[in-house]
Amino acid sequence: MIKIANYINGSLAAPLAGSYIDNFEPATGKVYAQVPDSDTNDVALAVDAATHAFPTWSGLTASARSDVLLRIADGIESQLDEFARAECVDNGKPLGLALSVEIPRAVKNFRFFASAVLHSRSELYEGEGTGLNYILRRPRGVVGLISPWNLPLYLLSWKVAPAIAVGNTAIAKPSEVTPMTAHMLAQVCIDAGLPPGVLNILHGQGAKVGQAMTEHPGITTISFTGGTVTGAQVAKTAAPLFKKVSLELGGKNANVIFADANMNQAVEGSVRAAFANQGQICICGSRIFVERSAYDDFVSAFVSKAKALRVGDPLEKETDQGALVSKAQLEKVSRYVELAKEEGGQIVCGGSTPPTISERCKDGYFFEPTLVTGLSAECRVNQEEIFGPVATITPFDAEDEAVADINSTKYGLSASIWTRDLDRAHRLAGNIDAGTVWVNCWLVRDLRVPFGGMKQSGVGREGGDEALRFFTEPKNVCLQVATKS
Ligand code: TXE
Repeated sequence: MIKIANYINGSLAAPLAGSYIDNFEPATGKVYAQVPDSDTNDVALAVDAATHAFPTWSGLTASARSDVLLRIADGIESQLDEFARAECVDNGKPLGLALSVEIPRAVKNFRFFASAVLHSRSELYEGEGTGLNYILRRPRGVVGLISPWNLPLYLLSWKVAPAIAVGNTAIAKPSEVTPMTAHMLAQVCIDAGLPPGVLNILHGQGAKVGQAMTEHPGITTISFTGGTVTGAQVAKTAAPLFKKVSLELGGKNANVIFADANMNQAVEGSVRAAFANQGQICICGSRIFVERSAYDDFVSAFVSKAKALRVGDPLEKETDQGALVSKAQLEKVSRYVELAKEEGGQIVCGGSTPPTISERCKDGYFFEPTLVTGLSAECRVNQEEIFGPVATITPFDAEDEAVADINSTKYGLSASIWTRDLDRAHRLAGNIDAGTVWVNCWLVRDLRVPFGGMKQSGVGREGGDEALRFFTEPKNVCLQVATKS
């Protein structure tokens, strides 16, 4: 039984109270590790370590900090197979996905911000009689980074890298559901020579450790990715403490296909957008809208591709769809499929747990890729985030009818548009409530662009300069200089 440790002040440490919670392997439904059930005392220890480390770390040159981030990236990359396997076992995602996308992206996150911090720039204004105005951007101090279970190392590194690159020290709280790769990252940081206290990783229940971090007066900033309900709780706690908060929350993302689209590309992209990572990605395209004239052909092509997806043991390389992350998530997804039937939908593929995959996986949390037709735009299944391998599909006639349906939810995270008419794509992208709109593609990511949502999909943006600015405090210095000798 693997016993996971906290990472505080440069060392691996047991939780002070000595209590642990079970960590389940989604593919088998069995406990396979123990996670520290940390509490406020562990948070206090971590804040103390981060506070003491801040002056020296923030006093280093950007290139000195950059070198450490590059060593961390190299450390993860040198253990790519081990990290990918750990992520697959911990989350239930296919090993191939962890190997080809997620762990390489975590490496890229560290390398990107190791470079970005060397090229960050600020502004200078030389006015008429208004002196010389320049803007300093200094690190904010000790920051709290709270990450979810769907893309564990990918999203944890997306926060850690910019936060420490600009000179902050950090306390990270990965999800208690998927702690393993964060635990492995700690050892990489030790081996990379990250100074003690710069990064501290605390494991445990969100309502205990995450809440204590958000409340702690020594933590100036909170970067959160997770559900909208929890995001609201974080915001409520942080607001009276005047903490800077960024929230990356849920989504109910639209995927719009016009009859003039490259259909093979649109079907391929739509199946991927609906079911990648078992549909457990905040930007998954779970509401599909197809122009009526192309609807029947699209549905049959989509269904045959969805049925061809191999639901299996995530450790096997031919598996396309692994297990959902937890029993609770499987039950949530199953409930939404039952609700879809009650709301008048037809299940045209999937809709239940698959036949037993293997002896090893007989108690795992598996669900078939599912497509529902015949639902109204305003029904609960089309309004609420399911966060599983369930998509709905609806025909539309007029573009403005589609936009009204697309914008009818409380979310505004991302969307995809498939059409050869780029005027129409540009017009539609401007009218859709979303922080990111992909045209003739999905999940194509340039790390320099702002990433995040509007409405109840979040507050603020991550990525590129947005991340560097979130984790720093701007200060305008106005210098009255003699204009004449
Ligand atoms: O997320 P939570 P969960 C959605 C998805 C999912 C739902 C809940 O619909 O079903 O959110 O998932 C920590 N103060 N997304 O329960 O609870 C928690 O320990 C501070 C979308 O996993 O939001 C974990 O580390 N922190 C999302 C992190 O918050 C708290 C990805 C996220 O947990 C806390 C994941 C508190 N009071 C789920 N309570 C996305 N946008 O990608 C919990 N946490």
